[in-house]
Amino acid sequence: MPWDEKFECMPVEELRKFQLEKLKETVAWAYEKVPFYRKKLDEKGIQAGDIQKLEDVSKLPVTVKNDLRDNYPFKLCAVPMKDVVRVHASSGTTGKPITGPYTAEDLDQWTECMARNFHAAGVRSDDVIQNAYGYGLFTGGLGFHQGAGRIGATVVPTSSGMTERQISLMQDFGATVLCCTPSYALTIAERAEEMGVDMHKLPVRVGIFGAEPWTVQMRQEIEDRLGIKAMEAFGLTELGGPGVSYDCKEQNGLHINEDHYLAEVVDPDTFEPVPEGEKGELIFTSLQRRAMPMIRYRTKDITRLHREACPCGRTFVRMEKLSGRTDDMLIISGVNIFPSQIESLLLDIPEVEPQYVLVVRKKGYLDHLTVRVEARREVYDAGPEKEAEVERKIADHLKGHIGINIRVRLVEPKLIARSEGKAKRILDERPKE
Ligand code: DLL
Repeated sequence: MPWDEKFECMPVEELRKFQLEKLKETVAWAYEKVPFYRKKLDEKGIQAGDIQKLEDVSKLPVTVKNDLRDNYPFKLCAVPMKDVVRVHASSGTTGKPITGPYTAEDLDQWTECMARNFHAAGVRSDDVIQNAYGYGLFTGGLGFHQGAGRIGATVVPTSSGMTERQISLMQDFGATVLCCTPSYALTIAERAEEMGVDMHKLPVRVGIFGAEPWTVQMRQEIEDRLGIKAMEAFGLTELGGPGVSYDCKEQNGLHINEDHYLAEVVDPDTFEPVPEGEKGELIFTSLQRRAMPMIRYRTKDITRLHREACPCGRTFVRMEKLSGRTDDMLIISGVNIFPSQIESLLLDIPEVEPQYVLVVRKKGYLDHLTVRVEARREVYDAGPEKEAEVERKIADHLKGHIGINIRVRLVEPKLIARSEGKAKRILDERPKE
């Protein structure tokens, strides 16, 4: 039985009616409260009253990440700050983050969505959940924390990092559930092997992983190495964080919380809906969020939707595991990184030229990033010691702003191929699947 049978198993016709009503409310709310949306809706000559059926959502204007950047920090906020009880954030395409404000009601709904995620993964009130998603501005830590609290389980809020301590705490506190990014799950597995800890002997039996791409093969590897069932969570800051969709015991696609999010899959060039079941870009409209309603948000994530009934009984549509993105966003150690963001940080460093490439490689199942940047002539000529010093300086600067360790390699001036059109900033050396 799901956590919230009424919604999770609602007959499809009833669900569509509910969505239509909420869609109209959201559009009216956004129009009334957010000048950005009012302008866009007026430009398209459409208002809430023009929405007669769910498919009319395609008449609404789309919203993109840059709209959030241009309205930084709170110009898309539909409520006065006194009604905002929390703000989360994630990396944007430049130095400024994307903000996600919540009212108390938004937080409560988010918590419910996360409770559904936990429950679908088979987690119950007698579980001990080690939450190794980063706590802080990132939505992973507190999102999972709240959901775990709602189902009444014991939460161990370790946050990410300090891997050896994670493993000792799992042993000491007897965690039965592990929540973190899939890449971190593998780091834990690797470290445990080095420490001589047999994870198969610990009580941990299920993990809920997400926030970055991972393949079915990687899921299998995590399951084998940690001796657990690896379940999934999906979401994004712009829509309130994780809790947008989650998989059930069938592990055959992620159920979208359709009472909260209206999903479309479109052709990324034309924005026309793709035929049922075909791949395209995922677009979401929030249906109940108050602080930051989102109309047709382009996620840039690529997937397809399955509407056939799921044996688990949930009627919510399923999205297939993501198969890529339509933009150049990289996700390294669970952190979203845009080449433009690295570029603006490199430009702060006087010892290098603004000529760089981001080399992405795969080590095992993990993506690793190396920034190759050209040294200025006098730095290069000063020799290896100077080079190492500048590399450290850049790595510290990147860490200070992005939060993760990124390898930096200075190269000789003029070594990086000059662009003859669109600069190719990413050298993707990951094997193609
Ligand atoms: O990653 C929210 C989250 C936290 C999801 C914890 C799941 C677990 P952002 O940092 O805004 O939010 O990044 C959102 O991450 O557009 C996808 O490209 C990617 N992503 C999130 N979940 C998955 C997943 C959080 N399960 C961006 N599989 C999204 C693949 C994912 N990619």
